[in-house]
Amino acid sequence: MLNTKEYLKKLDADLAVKEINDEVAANLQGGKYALQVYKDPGFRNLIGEFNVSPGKLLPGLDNQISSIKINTGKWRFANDDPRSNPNRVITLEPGEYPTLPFGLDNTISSIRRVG
Ligand SMILES: [Ca+2]
Repeated sequence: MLNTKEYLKKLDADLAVKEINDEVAANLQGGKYALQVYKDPGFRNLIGEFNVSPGKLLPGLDNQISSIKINTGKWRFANDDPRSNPNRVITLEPGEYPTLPFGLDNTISSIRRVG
């Protein structure tokens, strides 16, 4: 019989394994990541796929995104350029966005999963 501390440790380990298994299963089911971003409108030229927040985008992604597919979760997209005032931020629900609204086309510089 495990004591409480050992039990919690085992529970933690089991949860970590479950998370990894869920992720692998999700990726195997049609290779669908939670978020897919494209360089061009209409889902052309896939340039990034994410299940967790990428945060600040690297060159190659920064100021490139023109269409988005959200398969799971809620994601926040921001133009972090300090010269742009006010900074543009939008939170999107699952769905397909073949073009980007609110002046975000080619201006997204960071992405965070918020739900
Ligand atoms: Ca673009």
